[in-house]
Amino acid sequence: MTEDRRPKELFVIPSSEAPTDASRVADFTPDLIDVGEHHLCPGCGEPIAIRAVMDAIALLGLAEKSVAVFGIGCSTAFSNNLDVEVLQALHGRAPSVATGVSRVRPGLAVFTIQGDGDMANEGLQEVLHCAARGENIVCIMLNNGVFGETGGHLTVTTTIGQRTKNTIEGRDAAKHGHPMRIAELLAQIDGVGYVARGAVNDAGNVARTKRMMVEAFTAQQQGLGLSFVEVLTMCPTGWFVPTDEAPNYLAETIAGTHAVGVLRSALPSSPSD
Ligand SMILES: Cc1ncc(C[n+]2csc(CCOP(=O)(O)OP(=O)(O)O)c2C)c(N)n1
Ligand code: SF4
Ligand SMILES: [Mg+2]
Repeated sequence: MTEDRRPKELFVIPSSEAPTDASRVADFTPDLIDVGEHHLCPGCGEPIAIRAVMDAIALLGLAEKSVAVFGIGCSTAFSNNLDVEVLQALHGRAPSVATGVSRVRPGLAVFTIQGDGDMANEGLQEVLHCAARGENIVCIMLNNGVFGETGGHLTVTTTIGQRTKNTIEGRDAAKHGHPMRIAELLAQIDGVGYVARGAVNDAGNVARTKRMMVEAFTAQQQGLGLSFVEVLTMCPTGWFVPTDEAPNYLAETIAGTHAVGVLRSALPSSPSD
């Protein structure tokens, strides 16, 4: 090997200025997410979606008056890493718990985070009735089309052809029924102020999802009724696909049925669409 003859001081960083692993992590960590361990799988889309929520809350200056109500699923474990008030609801019941908090303290920015299994299989009526009542809360559904935490079996949103633990060859409508489009269902209910579907499978969709979160919380702050944002998230473990193929799998197998975009908005303009 040829000897490097450049003066040594050019490539020696004084130890006081050298970035450590901890400082690199801190540089890229949003204000409202605590650096710490969590047990979600590599390649999971849920922390990315939750980061979009936290970034919107920070941007709108709502941190001090935000209350999150989590359902039960993989994302619940990540609630320990958030620097906002957190409550935990039973399966499917987060919108009702959020209703209680928001009615007692109407000035707060109350929001729910639930998976598709929790919100749409186990508690669909809760969010539908909240929407019809025009509850002034933000409901967020992380949609990976599987009950991720309990092993990856199909949910009501699983798309045709999607692999799950009990549709390993892909969902077949004749055997397993048809998927439900939850954002479309909510968009037709009077009482909602904002409905959108985002995704976190590429940088463009992450940026768009972040704008949707800002719009959803803006509508909530303006008292326009229920805001609903569905986010398509990768679950390589539950889909039985290699981690690095999960973003493309989402685009090819899931987003065709659950199209990304703003479905309804009472805001004067929705630039994210
Ligand atoms: C009453 C009850 N039923 C079922 C379960 C098991 N359980 C825990 S998490 C979960 C699924 C969550 O799926 P989803 O909401 O899609 O979230 P994900 O894990 O995919 O993020 C289930 C069925 C439970 N704990 N209690
Ligand atoms: S099972 Fe799926 S949803 Fe759960 S942490 Fe792993 S990748 Fe994420
Ligand atoms: Mg799920």
